[in-house]
Amino acid sequence: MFIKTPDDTQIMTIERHFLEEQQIYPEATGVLTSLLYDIALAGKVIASQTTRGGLAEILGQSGNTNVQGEQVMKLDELADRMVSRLNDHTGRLAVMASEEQEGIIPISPRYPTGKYVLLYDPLDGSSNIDYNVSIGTIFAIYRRKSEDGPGTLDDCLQKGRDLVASGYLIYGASTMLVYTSGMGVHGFTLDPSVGEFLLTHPNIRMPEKPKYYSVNQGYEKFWSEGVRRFTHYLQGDEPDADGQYRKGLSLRYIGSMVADFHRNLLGGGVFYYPVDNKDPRYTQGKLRITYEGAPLAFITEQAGGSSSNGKQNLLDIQPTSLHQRTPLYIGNRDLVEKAEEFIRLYDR
Ligand code: P6P
Repeated sequence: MFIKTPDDTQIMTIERHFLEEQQIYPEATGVLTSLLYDIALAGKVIASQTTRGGLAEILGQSGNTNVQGEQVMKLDELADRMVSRLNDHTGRLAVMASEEQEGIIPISPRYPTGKYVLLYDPLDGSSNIDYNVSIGTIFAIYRRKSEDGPGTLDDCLQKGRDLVASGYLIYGASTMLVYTSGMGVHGFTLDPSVGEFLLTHPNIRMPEKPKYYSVNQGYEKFWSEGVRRFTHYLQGDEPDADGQYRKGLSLRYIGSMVADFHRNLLGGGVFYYPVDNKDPRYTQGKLRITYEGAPLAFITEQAGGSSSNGKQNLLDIQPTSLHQRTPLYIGNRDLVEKAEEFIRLYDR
């Protein structure tokens, strides 16, 4: 139900949207609604810092490195702290895990534990911070599997199929929050003048007709034959198994996955980060299944798209470690299936 403003404009705030979705589930207790709201709040605070980066002298390296061996930017640390501190005492979570922290983030015994598990990438694409490129926060929410007491690593290692909700914030020309709780994908834009996320993209559906492909083609020589041929198929100069060519797509690659993903979700296309033999760290791909691949795969599937690691749907992967990497193909369903076809044909 929209709120009418004095000049009769209809607006829907994110809080009201969460509450209306909650009413669809009679057994809902409101805990998930409150957790989603806490994430939106963390996003507002992070947005206030990312848009002031240059002014607040919080750009640049923090001097620390994270579990990935990557230089941690000050904004990374702030974002990580913001999400964990806003959620570590609310009694809604049994355990958390972050891209920035090696192990699970337990809930202090000073606070009650709850029934949900939160995994998040606090600031994906942060290597672009100094270049004023859009970056994002990705989150994944599961129900705990353990009965009670402190949450466990096992609670954090669930298949994407078991996601209760997932989404991302994108800090760009505007700040948006895009999420799904299994009832479609909805996008909200932050109105900084009132500090509210307002519903601007209800029921997002990925366009049937793709426009873009997004991959770092600079690494082409490190790819397998199947991935190279798939890429040339997307460019319109390689036939598929039936000898069919397609009209070439436009290459759009920002190097910030949330931004690349968001453009394809709204504009239509496929994003992929294949195995590349350039870097020994990435022989299983660069992106992580738990707090990057699976949450975005849930969004994609809810918006009519699909995802794969080249062989199976990302949502069916059972992670065995928190920071497990995966090859990732995500977006337009037909194109993801084509990627699997080329890999099946040429990468035995
Ligand atoms: P490359 C950013 O560092 C990130 O994790 C993703 O956001 C992005 O899609 C990818 O790495 C870019 O990697 O190797 O193309 O610079």
